Amino acid sequence: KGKYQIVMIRHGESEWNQKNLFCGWFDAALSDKGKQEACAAGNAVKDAKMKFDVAFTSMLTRAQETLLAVLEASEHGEIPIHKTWRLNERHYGSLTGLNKAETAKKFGEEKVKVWRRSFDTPPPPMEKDHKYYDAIVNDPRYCDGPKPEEFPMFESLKLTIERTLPYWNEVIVKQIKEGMKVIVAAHGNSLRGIVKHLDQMSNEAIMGLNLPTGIPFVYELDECIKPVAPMRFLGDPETVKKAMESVAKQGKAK
Ligand code: DG2
Repeated sequence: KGKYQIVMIRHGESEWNQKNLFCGWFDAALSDKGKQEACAAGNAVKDAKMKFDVAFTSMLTRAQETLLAVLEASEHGEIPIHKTWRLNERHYGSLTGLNKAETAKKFGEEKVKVWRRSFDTPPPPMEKDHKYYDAIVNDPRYCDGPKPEEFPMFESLKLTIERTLPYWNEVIVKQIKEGMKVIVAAHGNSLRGIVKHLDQMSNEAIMGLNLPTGIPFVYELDECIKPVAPMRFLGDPETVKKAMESVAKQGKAK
């Protein structure tokens, strides 16, 4: 057991995960299955007798709804919820809205794997005439940030980490060290960035990590916020393994 503990969760399946579309900063809603996953995650938290003092999430509905469902099912009263664009999903640039399998058919599975999982090769930028440009850039939820010059038009995992880690270090770690029990509800790639940092994974090793939707995972941390054990999912190992494999397969041409 570590001195501190933190629980993280990728949101439940979204409507765009279900349709296998690159989502990024598009604000897709949870699918019915995703809502069920979020409730089941809350029940797992309750069964594990975990209680949180503070929660962090992104500006995106799918992560916020997942968090609320987890807190409700695990019988939490009101706790502070901090929302930040720094926990948003990685911005998928011009790929936003495209079907992952069709993109693999068109550009090849290798190219799609590089776009999805390489450390520093970003997707092509989202141009002004992109179907979802306006909905994202002019969304009033971003009036307090990012600043226009920080607003991403595409992001690699490296760029995602560069805007997520300052928040992790300056805000979340600070609360953990104050003894607060923290839950973070975010996204496949913003969480992969945090996991890479915590586990000091190489740029190659992180390529192999696919986080499943809606299954909480726990880190036990020492006083320097170093994990004392590998991440532990609150779920049956076989189910977790299958869910991870199915995320990896979303980039196959079929
Ligand atoms: C997915 C991750 O993000 O996609 O942006 O399409 O966690 O918000 O559903 P999330 C997206 P992959 O990198 O796994 O393709």
